[in-house]
Amino acid sequence: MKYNFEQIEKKWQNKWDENNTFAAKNDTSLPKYYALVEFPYPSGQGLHVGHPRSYTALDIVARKRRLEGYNVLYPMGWDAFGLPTENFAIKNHIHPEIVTEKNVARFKGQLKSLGLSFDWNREVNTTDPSYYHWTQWIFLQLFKKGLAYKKKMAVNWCTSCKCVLANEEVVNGVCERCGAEVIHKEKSQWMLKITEYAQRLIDDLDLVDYINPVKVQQRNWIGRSTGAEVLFTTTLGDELKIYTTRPDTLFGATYMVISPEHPMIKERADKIENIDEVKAYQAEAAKKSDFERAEVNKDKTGVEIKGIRAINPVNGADIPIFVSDYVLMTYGTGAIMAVPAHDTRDYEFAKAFDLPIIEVVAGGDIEKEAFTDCATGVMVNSGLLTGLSVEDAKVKIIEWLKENKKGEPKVNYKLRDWVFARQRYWGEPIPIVHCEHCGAVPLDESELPLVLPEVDSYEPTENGESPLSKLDSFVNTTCPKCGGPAKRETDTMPQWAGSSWYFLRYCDPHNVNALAAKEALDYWLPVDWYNGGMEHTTLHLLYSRFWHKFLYDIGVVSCPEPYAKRTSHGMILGENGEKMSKSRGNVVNPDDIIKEYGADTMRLYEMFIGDFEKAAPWSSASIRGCKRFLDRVWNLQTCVTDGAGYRPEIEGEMHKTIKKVTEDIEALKFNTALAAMMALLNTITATGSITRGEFRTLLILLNPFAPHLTEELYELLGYGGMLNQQKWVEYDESKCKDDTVEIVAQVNGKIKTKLTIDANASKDDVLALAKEDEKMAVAMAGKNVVKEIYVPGKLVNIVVK
Ligand code: ANZ
Ligand code: ZN
Repeated sequence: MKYNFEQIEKKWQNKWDENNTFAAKNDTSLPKYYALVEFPYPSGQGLHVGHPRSYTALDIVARKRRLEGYNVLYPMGWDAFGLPTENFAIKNHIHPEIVTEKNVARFKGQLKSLGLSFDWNREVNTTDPSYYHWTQWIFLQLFKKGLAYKKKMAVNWCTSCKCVLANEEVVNGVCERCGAEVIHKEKSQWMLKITEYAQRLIDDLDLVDYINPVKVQQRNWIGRSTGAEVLFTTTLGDELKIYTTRPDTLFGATYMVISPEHPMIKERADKIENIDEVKAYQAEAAKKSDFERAEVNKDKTGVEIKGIRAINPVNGADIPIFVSDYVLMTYGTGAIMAVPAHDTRDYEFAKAFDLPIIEVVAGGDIEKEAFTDCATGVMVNSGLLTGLSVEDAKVKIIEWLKENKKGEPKVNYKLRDWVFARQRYWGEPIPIVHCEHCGAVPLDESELPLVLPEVDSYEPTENGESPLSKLDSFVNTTCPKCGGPAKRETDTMPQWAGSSWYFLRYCDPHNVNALAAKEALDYWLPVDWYNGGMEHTTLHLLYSRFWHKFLYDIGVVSCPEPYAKRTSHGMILGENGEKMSKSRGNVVNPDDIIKEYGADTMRLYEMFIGDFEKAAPWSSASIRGCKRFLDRVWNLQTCVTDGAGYRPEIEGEMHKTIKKVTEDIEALKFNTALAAMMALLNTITATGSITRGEFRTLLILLNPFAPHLTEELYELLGYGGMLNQQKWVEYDESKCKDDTVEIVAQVNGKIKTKLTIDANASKDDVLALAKEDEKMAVAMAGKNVVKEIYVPGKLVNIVVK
């Protein structure tokens, strides 16, 4: 009988659907397991072969957990707000809602054709008003706690998308999405105070099991820095505060630098003799992104402020003040003391402007020193600090600063507050009303959801306002507080809003009274295993941890962290190791693979492609190998013999394979689990037959990987019931010991070869085997054996003369 995957796969997909096989039960008496993958953005391109890598991996985990007796929640949904849909809608004059609906239908069909065991009863869609009702509700809670606020600020402005971008969406100075130039623009923006959670977002990484690179990236992104704020004064008598991580180097400060946006420039413009030159420099700096400005290797530019100098509080030295764009207004105090002897950027600036360099940490070669941070060493030229170690000097100078009211210790974070607004149509409306008397007033919760209104055009306006601003019937409203005339907020929420809490909605997706019932949240949370892309580490993963912590603080959820475990898959690349992209024309369409080889082969292949966490190039030859493996499993049905157990000659390998597959799945080693099953198949095939007991075990082990084929064979062989209702197979540890070992064989202490021997072989047997070996025989030829040594399990040495 031919392996008709097309027919088999359709049959089982329908059966699973009809029987609601993968529905998670709301039965809190059962042990639960919550497996989660990042829900896709339903783009017009359809599913990418990268999606199934993550989805299949956790599908394997979910299926295995069900066989292990868990009540499993493995949900799927759509992160459907966002720019590409909106841009497509504008270009083709179709409502984004219709575009979304089409794309979702396509994605869903593709996911179903892969046999993924999602609980489709719990499907969510972030653009559904019954969903964003609760996104808006969370926003209102944040607003009420002072964590959502409006602020006029310089924002990243994409010149092509005509919209504000978060720092995270600006990559190397260009828009992450469209690649166009990003400039700075002043705008009043909704912001979320994620910075208030910075320390907890670092500390609580200790509570979770995330792969190390994720923890490291999050810590670096939050960027905790410890140092001191030091009060310098100016020759005008003003205070000028700086932030430094190296207060120990205060005696080495030879000049000061303030950011081009520093308020002192405006406040003291009349005292700055070269104010025109300074203003021209400010204008130049405004064109650059923070990223460009912070670049270590860029040329150092700047202007000295004429007419005002700074006074160092520790020694009274008066030093020049420069304006330079390498100092950012968005970090610390926007002003630094420059210590060119021990800081790379200060050093380069000092060289460029011919400024003095004073060494304060002994080391010798200043040129070299500036390129290391000299965090160890002995202080020199440093008054009360001279002779101390750097560590002691830090403590002592901070004491001195505190006593003399010239400064204090300070912790800073690189993390910035989250710009929580877009001037676009296709997003969640922000439920706020602006009243001349009452200011920003939240909508009453009973008014939610505030539904996105129909508009004639989704194009952003030329002045960068949202298309909603042109819709008078939406904009004009009454103030919920005073009843007077008021205007609605017309900005919408950013792409990351809906995905910041979607895992909560899956717990109870149809609830109309709350984002989810408390019992459901308490039962299912935290997510036991969350897999997703590394590129989401500092965006989605951090944002959702922040929202979750906030919801924890207001009593909505009971655990401080949303995800107990986080792993990440490598990208799938083109055949030659290049990125898959439409422009390169090397995109593989999963539909084509499924059509030609079947979903089970596709799943197997994506798990076999290489180490799960590493990027892997696509290989058509390797797909065919996976298909052949499944063909051979299929053909085993022709040589099945009676017998519920394992035959003695393969019993050991059966147990070892069960153990390997069981453990490898947990360790994300899907490829080696498959390799073990392939090896087992070879052993079995060599015997010419397979017992019913052996076959059953093989089917259960392979089921999470190739669910359709294994269900079909299970049914054909009449084991009774459906395979997905069975128990995972067990192994006997005592039967997993290796029965052969490799030992070293020597002549006169020199290694000649390696021998594979039975682990229980006697000394005589091993010696006999050694003497038969060709290489050993050559080395011993014509000589007499004087001694024979055998170290069990390790080596045999024959001494000859
Ligand atoms: C003097 C000094 C001496 C510094 C030395 C470093 C080494 P992190 O670790 O990133 O927090 N700095 C402070 N505010 C800045 C701003 N707004 N823009 C650019 N640079 C700024 O680094 C803090 C250090 O970066 C501070 O410590 C300051 O330079 C600089 F041997 O002060 B340091
Ligand atoms: Zn009012």
